[in-house]
Amino acid sequence: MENMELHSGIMPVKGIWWKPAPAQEKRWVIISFIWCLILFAMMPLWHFKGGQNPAGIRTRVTADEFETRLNKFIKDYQVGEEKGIPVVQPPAGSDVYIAARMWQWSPILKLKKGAEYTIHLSSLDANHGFSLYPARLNFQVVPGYDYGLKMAPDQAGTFYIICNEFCGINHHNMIGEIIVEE
Ligand SMILES: [Cu+2]
Repeated sequence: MENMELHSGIMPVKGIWWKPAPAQEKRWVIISFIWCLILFAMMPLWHFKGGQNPAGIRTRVTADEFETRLNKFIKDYQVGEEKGIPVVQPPAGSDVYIAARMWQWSPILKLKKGAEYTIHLSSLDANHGFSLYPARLNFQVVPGYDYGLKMAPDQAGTFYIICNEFCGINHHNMIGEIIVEE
């Protein structure tokens, strides 16, 4: 039993952790620490200088206010209805409203190719994701904000808005539509 080494909390394993760290190791610890501070400072700096915030106009809005604008927009320019969702044809250059809510995008838009529109997006309940297929345009739609995006469709056809932010049991059926006519 004499040669047997026991390792337990009472008899710590042998090592060199109690010896001072060599100069090179200290240097790397200092470099890593400075780098951590630089990255830490980048977080707030990037917010102001990085230009990563959503493009376009962004204002605060309550769900009720946005719904009022949306309903007025639908009332002014409605041309039909598809599966209970209004189809709306706004004039070129106008402000266009699309609301995300569980689990639909409303209204269905009819736009003219080449005309410019300001598309206002907002959510009336939870977070949703605006994904335009097949154009591969993605935008986060957060409740409480009115996001105004200037868009000029350069391609005719039917585009689908897919929700790419999981928003509940019927998330996979949350599909909207934008029809672009020549
Ligand atoms: Cu959704």
